[in-house]
Amino acid sequence: MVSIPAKPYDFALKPERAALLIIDMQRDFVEPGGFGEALGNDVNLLRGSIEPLRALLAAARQAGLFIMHTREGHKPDLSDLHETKRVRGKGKVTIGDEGPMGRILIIGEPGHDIIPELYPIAGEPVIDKPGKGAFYNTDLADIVAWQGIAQLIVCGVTTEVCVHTTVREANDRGIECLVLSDCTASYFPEFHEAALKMVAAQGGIFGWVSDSESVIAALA
Ligand code: TIU
Repeated sequence: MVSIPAKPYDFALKPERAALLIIDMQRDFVEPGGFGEALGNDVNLLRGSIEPLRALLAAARQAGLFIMHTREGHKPDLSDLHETKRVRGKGKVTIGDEGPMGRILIIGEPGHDIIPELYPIAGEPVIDKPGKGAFYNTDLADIVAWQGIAQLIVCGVTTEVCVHTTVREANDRGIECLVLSDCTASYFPEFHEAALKMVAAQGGIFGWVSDSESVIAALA
């Protein structure tokens, strides 16, 4: 057991029962011309999370931590995309349309893939998910059970959307979540701050909040 400084109180990390979960660090969210920009967002607001996450990922690999990545996206035939998500936002381009990085948010297209800085290596499962949460319609729950995972260090984008949805459900499933403030990001800095506060409020209602430096020190 390793104690990590966190809010609302120290997180008791059990490295052999823990995994790093990196949510949706895809070109579609952090590079121009993808899904994030199609929704009217400035993708530069997410890019500050890349460098801390790169350092954390290297430390987690060095420490032998189990690592998983997720990608939000849909099948090329759109059979897993419900109409309510397809038309949401009423933007000029939407999921499945052609963009500069291929069809937006479609599995197999360049924009859908994970950014080169954080690219998965062999032994790190990549979980494709059609929704915001990483449990809905995926095999994450099975992987967590098979690996005996009881704790998740959660990073990625965006804090108040896919990170929050995943952390809330993980908490309901009895998994302790440590969310890292500098390895998550939002298109709305005020939502990022509020989302982190929500996790740690009320005695840690959904989990704990810490940062990459504290976790890297604990893994060393
Ligand atoms: N739009 C937004 O903030 N997020 C998403 O649509 N997906 C994720 O958070 N990955």
